[in-house]
Amino acid sequence: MADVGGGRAIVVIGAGGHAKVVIECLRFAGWNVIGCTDADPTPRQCAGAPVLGGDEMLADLRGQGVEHAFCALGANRVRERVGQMLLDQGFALPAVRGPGANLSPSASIGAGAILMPGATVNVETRIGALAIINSNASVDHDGVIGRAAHIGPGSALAGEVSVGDRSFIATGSSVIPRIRIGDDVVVGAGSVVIRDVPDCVVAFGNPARVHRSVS
Ligand code: JB2
Repeated sequence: MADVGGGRAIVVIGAGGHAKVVIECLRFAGWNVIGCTDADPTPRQCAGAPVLGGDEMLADLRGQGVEHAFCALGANRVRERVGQMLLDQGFALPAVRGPGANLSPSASIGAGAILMPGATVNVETRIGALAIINSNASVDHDGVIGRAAHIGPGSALAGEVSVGDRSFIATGSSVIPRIRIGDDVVVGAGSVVIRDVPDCVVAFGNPARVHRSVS
């Protein structure tokens, strides 16, 4: 049985690279990480937290009184699906702010979303549920980041940029003001986005161009 005593107990879904960083952010924010579930249930540690088993354990953990969970899966569609499954099971999904992350008091951050270390979210920006604002990424004023979107490490979004649901802006990309990026988009690493991007495409380069559609 997991040790659910002491502090605010939380279970983490996933035990990969993303989960390692998430676990440190959760501890920084005062959570008691009781362990992880993973598709590979082999007993091991993830950032010092035990892998407890597969997701079939979650119902038992909920029954033992664990009220909170965090979905730490980097794949946007999977994170959205598993996040919904956690809500259906009655878990609460906290929004988390890692060390050195800056969140404007007028900005909002949805359930199960995370600001990774050093991320900045400025005035009146809205971060959707289950979104990732990764390390040192910045979202300037009046931005709208969709559900289960991911703004990659070091990316910089200027003011009034919107990013759709499940879209991924990869590492070190830049987006000029007032650009609209659709749902289910991938913007390749290091891109410079100076025109709107439609739904369901891969775009990259400087300036970023659409290269193909995704289903
Ligand atoms: O449905 C699932 C499931 N699907 C995959 N439930 C649970 N509980 N676990 C699942 N997994 C597990 O997620 C895999 O077995 C694996 O252990 C883990 C994914 O690990 P990986 O290191 O491949 O990816 P990640 O999602 O942790 O991190 C990616 O995304 C991050 C944002 C990487 O690209 C990182 O570099 C990136 N920073």
